[in-house]
Amino acid sequence: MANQTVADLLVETLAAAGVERIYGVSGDSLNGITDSIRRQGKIEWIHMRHEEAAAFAAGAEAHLTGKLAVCAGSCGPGNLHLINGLYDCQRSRVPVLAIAAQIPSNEIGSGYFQETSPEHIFAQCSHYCELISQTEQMPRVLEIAIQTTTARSGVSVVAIPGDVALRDAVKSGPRLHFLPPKPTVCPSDEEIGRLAKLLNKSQKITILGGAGCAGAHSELIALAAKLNAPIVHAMRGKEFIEPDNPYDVGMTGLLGFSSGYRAMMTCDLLMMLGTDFPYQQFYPKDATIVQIDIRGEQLGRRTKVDYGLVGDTKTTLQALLPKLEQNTYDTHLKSSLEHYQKTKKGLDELATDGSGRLPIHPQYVVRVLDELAREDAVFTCDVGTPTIWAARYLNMNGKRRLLGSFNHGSMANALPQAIGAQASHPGRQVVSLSGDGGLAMLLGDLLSLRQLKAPVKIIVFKNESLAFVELEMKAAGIIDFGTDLKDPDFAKLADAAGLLGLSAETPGDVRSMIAQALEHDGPALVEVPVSRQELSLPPTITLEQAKGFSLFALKVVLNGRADEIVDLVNVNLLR
Ligand SMILES: Cc1cc2nc3c(=O)[nH]c(=O)nc-3n(C[C@H](O)[C@H](O)[C@H](O)COP(=O)(O)OP(=O)(O)OC[C@H]3O[C@@H](n4cnc5c(N)ncnc54)[C@H](O)[C@@H]3O)c2cc1C
Ligand SMILES: Cc1ncc(C[n+]2csc(CCOP(=O)(O)OP(=O)(O)O)c2C)c(N)n1
Ligand SMILES: [Mg+2]
Repeated sequence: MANQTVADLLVETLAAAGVERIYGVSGDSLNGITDSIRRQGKIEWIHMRHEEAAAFAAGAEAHLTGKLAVCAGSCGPGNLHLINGLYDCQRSRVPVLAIAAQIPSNEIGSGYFQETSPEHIFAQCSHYCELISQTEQMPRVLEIAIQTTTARSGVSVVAIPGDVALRDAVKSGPRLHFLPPKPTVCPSDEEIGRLAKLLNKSQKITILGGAGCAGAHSELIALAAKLNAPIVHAMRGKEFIEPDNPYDVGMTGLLGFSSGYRAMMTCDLLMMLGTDFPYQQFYPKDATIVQIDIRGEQLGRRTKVDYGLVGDTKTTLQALLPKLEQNTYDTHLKSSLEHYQKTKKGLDELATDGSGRLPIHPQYVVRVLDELAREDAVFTCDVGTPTIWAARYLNMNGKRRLLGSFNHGSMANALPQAIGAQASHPGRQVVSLSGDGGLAMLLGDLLSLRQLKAPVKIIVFKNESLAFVELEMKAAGIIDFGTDLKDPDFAKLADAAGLLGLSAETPGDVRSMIAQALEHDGPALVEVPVSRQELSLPPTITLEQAKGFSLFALKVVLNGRADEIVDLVNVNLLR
């Protein structure tokens, strides 16, 4: 029997760590590893068309499962392509390991064909990034990478020259045999006591929750009940906080609900739970602020904080709840909830079919999708206006999931994330809310859907522009420039790529076509021409932003583009 190679040991160690698939693009320096994958037959090779998409796909798998996911790229350009997706994984804190193949070891440092230095390139988007140059380093370096990835929930990169991977292994089998540790992290009794005292004497309390509230839903609701506190969420907390929540007053931020903004700004005490909501201007200036986060380094990062505690949300609330008295002041909660109902009604009124008239409102498209999608659908949304519509019109119910590039903010995330979601959850309905710019940016992986037999459904918001950027330009008083898109017929393109391709022409087509796509037994794409100037105004418009809008108006008139102003007015005021 042939000796075990370093590549064999690498693949065996990954399989022992529970890895079921690796997303990547093959290449000579990776050949040893892909050949071991083929021979061992334990790990599936997910053949992507672009390594960036592979990293996004692995990130989506890790987000949904909470477990290690893996991507790989060949030497030089192959693994360089991973980088933007890996940044996204690192910033979303999902456990992803990247295998970066390297040029032959005897050529390193000579400026050889395809030579790059992955240890340097990936240092900034990973917690651990090492080159395996000696056979003796395996499996220890790989296991340290896996441990670091899962313990710190982020990216690790292992670079390995193709020739080293093909050498005989000197060790055998994985060394680590324990289950992933699951410690409970709780502030000290003294800290919990002090926090309870503070909360017991406060009245107008608002909770801002984020992704760190995952798994703590019942404790969160019990807390809000005790404190009579409205719950605002940050975007990544939507999946976990919105479902079945009588205290929900929506999201805050530029894309948020004005009710979320108001509940934050009018409280006397803000309790931040597992959130890194980034926008400083949306935090109250005068309220007392408590922040609880599992990572101490997060405390006070986004706003001034008066009480900072390190703890896991669930464990901390379990310790805190028995010490809380019932807050009897309920005016703040009631008025926040009322305001939320009003805000929601206002937004719902924008999500109509416009009595069948064109242009189609993107809000309507997402409202229909929300109605038709399965109870446990997985949605991904592109950075751009699809993020706005997803935040406002997709309802989370505890089974549905929502993924985006929320922390890194990269375009073109939705399709590759949908591929990772579908590959790791074959029975689930997976829907990508794609921008026409975003889809085009990583269009190559549209071709992966047929090859991978991945029945992903894509809704393309065809506004013929980089609409989100136009909005930013308007708000800043800059004339939109460099934002036009001359789109292809995406439905025909999808058809040519082996998908069901549908093209909505009127609002009347939207429901039937989305339904047809969702029911289709295979990948499908529905392109919907949506209005380009569908303003998604911030919940409170500052003087500066208001100035921006009027400045825009003035400039476009001066530039002879009055037609666009009419468009803006029609869409937003006259319906
Ligand atoms: C175009 C665009 C526009 C956007 N506009 C908005 C907007 O208007 N409003 C908005 O909210 N977001 C918006 N976002 C998203 C925004 O950038 C952030 O990604 C988001 O606000 C962060 O959400 P979060 O705090 O829930 O998650 P994260 O940033 O992931 O923070 C989670 C925090 O929880 C902590 N944590 C994790 N686990 C635990 C645990 N078990 N116990 C305790 N703590 C834990 C982590 O350490 C971290 O500090 C936008 C994004 C894009 C791309
Ligand atoms: C990789 C990358 N490039 C550029 C940007 C800046 N940007 C943010 S949103 C956006 C427009 C997205 O256009 P599209 O996908 O068509 O969505 P729309 O806003 O038009 O609905 C751009 C260019 C970015 N976030 N990421
Ligand atoms: Mg667009």
